[in-house]
Amino acid sequence: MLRSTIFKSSLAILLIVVVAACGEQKKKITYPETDLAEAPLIPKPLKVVPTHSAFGLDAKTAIYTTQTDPAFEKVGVFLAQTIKDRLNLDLYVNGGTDETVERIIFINQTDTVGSDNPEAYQLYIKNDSVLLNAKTAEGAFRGIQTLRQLIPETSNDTLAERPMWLIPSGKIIDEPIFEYRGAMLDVARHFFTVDEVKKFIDLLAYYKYNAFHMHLSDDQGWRIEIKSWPKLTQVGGQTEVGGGPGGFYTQEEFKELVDYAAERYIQIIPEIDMPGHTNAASFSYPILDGTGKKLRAYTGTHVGFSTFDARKDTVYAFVDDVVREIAAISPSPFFHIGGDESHATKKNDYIHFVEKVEKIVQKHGKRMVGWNEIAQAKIDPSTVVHLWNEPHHALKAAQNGSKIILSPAKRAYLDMQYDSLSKHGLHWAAFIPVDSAYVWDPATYVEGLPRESILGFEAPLWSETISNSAELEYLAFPRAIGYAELAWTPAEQRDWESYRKRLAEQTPYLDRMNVNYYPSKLIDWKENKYTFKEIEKD
Ligand code: TNX
Repeated sequence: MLRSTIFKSSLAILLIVVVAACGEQKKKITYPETDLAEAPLIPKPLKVVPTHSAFGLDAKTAIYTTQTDPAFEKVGVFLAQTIKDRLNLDLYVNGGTDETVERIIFINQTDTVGSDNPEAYQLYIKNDSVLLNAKTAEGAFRGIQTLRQLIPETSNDTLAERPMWLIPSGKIIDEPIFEYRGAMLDVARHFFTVDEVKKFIDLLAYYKYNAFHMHLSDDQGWRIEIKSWPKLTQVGGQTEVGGGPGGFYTQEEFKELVDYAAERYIQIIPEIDMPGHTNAASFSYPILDGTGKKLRAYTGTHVGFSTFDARKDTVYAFVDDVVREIAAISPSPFFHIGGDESHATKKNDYIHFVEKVEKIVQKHGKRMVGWNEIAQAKIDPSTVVHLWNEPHHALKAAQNGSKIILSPAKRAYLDMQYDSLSKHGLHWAAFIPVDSAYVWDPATYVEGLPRESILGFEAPLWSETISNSAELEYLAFPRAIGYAELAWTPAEQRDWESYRKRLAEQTPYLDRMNVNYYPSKLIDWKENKYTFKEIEKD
């Protein structure tokens, strides 16, 4: 049995066994010329060296993984599942026999990938083997996204007795520039179901995002069950912009999302926006309110009118309960407290609130994140400042040792319209067409912000104007694909002309995933181009 060989042998022996087993088969195949450097990979890898031949993915391919770390086998199973879903091939993962296996994809744990970056990976693609090296299962997971993107749309059926999908051969050495590569979804202005959120996470994973920030509360709705304050969802969860039914996630459902994202090596960062943007919470529990005005459910889109009472002990008891319950089901090291546009909070109260809440977040074992306004308070250097509109706040926080997440609204906001004809979206910050979303550099956007202070990049999607997957996808795609490249690929290697060609070739994937992307006229959308000529059998 091949299986027993694998348990005992090193990769070298394994490769010899497999290659020997298919030596005869190998002679019969003349692979067409390919060019790995032309493959429409997004984000573009750090280094690609083509060898102009191919690996033939077919029913006699098996996936093997390092078995000392079960997470590597899981990555193998994930790859097998995507191949099954797409090509209807059932590939063994750490199984199979000499008769059933002719070539292998080996997902290998090794400490020698030549980089300290935990997401680094190397791919060596040859005629009969694909070797994916990574130090961590996370790196391996990023690597299999590259492999998925390399599988062409059509098989070359003249090469073997069975369909064979040709993956161009060569070497890829890759790692991201930013450790935090996120997207945000506002599920408060409009609620999105668990399945809608999962679909978005799937798309983000394919483009190597590793963070998904959920804006879970705002004036128009409270979206996560808090067992010690049940009215938050019984009352505050029942509204949304425009008067729709709203909705919320039970803690079980939130955990389901956390696990789903974690299987894709994406962390979910929960956000409870406070002390402003809190009408839904105060309407549910009027004791929290600091406006003194008559409270009613809010389904409009104005901001800045609500606030907690920052001088009330009950408010901090409430925040403690909320942070404790969410922290207990949220493995991310971060907890986002919002803190934006608190126009109804007095400045002193705002500062007092942020400083007290930071202690609560830390008590529950998390690092606080807040929108850039929080830098007005005396925050701990471990706290992360999320830049959206006022760079001077980010600069001040960075001087004090804080790390910065970059989401400048003029360039990075997924809810901005593409142009004045866009069906959905706002334009208070800018119109952001597909090229303007791509042609800039987050790392140098804030003058004077040192590179070491940047934790990463995030593209927020606010949902005042969208309420389902189709509308979400219209705003998020294709721009989120370009943002994935801004956060992964070094600036020197980014190029609009190259990107727009590669983006054009995402059509088959986006269509297969039933993504309602905005068909920007700046892109010559292609179908079924990424494939290789059929050649005669000899
Ligand atoms: C500003 S960005 C907001 C949100 C809105 C968004 C709409 C930020 C921290 N606050 O409350 O939804 O603009 O684009």
